[in-house]
Amino acid sequence: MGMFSGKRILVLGVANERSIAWGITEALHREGAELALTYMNEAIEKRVRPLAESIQCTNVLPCDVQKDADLDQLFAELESRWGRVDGVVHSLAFADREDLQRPFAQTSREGFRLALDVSAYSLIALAGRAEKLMTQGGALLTLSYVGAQRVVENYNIMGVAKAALEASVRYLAADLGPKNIRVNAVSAGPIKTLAASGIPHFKDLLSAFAQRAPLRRNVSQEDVAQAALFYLSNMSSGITGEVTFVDCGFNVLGV
Ligand code: NAD
Ligand code: 0WE
Repeated sequence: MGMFSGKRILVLGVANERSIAWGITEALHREGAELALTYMNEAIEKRVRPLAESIQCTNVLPCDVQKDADLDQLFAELESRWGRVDGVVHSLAFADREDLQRPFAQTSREGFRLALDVSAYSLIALAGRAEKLMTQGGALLTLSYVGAQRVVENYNIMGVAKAALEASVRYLAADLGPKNIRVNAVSAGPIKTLAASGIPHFKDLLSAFAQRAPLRRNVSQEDVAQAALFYLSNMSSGITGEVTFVDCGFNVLGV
């Protein structure tokens, strides 16, 4: 009997086997969770279906978080398949590539809107819908980055979006706490994923990180998955509204 047997968990943000969301999904599967995965478009669907099959997951559903109709359809489907949801993993973000390269002061109104809609509002949109299906309490978990709290070169509008995301974690925790729904975030160190590919000099960022972090290594998908299991399970029953660094200690460093 795994720690999650009988638990029904929705995971958004699997794009391929490197995705942080996939590491969390595998860990949840090992612990006996019943899972649902989503994909944002057909290109991602082609990647996600075989991954879902590899863990005998038959709940693979479309959801572009920019579309209210997709979100409504997703939760209608979960209600009819499951009737209840115990956990939601929100592991997605998006900003226009240009906005991660231009000077921050050149961020456009549309760039701001896009980054905050996909990367921050989507958590609120999910929470409001999941709440209705979390009839026995539940847990929401999202992924953040230190760029929410401090300036990281080129992270730019994503830093502002993650700051909004982390504040939303606190407001959602206060709103949903009376229903025993907990809301937390893991702030992960840099990991080579699809979202990190195409970030100029990401390799250098990774090697500098491993040289300086107290644990003298990079963060793995598994490191994040362990913390995710903690926040999605009863092990964290008294914790809500928290943002926890899973970054090999990098954030404690001064210069
Ligand atoms: P990833 O590319 O594997 O995952 C990002 C996901 O976002 C993809 O599955 C993509 O399909 C999804 N997505 C983008 N726009 C969407 C939309 N409109 N609707 C639905 N889904 C959409 O990369 P990842 O690194 O695993 O990122 C997952 C989360 O982890 C993100 O929130 C990211 O900010 C965060 N994070 C990543 C790192 C890192 O270094 N990789 C570090 C800290 C935090
Ligand atoms: O949250 C992220 C990445 C999020 C992201 C990545 C992309 C690349 C492709 C959002 N939108 C896009 N849009 C694209 O078109 N991370 C925490 C990884 C990351 O991104 C950085 C980092 C780190 C770490 C960007 C600059 C500096 C460091």
